[in-house]
Amino acid sequence: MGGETKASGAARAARRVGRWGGLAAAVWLLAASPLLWAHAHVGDTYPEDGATLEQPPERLELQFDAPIRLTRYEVTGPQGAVALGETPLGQPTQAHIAVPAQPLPPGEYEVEWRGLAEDGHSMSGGYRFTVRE
Ligand SMILES: [Cu+2]
Repeated sequence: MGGETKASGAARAARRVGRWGGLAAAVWLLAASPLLWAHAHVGDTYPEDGATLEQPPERLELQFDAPIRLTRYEVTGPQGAVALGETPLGQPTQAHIAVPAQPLPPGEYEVEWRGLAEDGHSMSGGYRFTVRE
């Protein structure tokens, strides 16, 4: 009898928690799992991939969802490799990387990067943008 009451109580609670409870559990798992937390994904870039800018960007940015250590960072423009005064290579892990860019002449640019997440996974990516004449 007592067992039945307990079971139906649990079933009621499960129904009440329902779908939102499942979602909350999934979010909690994502937030709490050290493996998933340490693995980094690139979120946003500035400029956005494929963007066309009227003015040259003052800086180039990468935003990850977890800290990474950059091991390669190259910008190629209409005149070849772009010399960067200050690169984030060798700096401690960070989730937001901003590289000052001297005035970039009009043309197409490609940013290529490589890095290591805190879980040791290597990552790489790139994006392109255009500075309009
Ligand atoms: Cu990983």
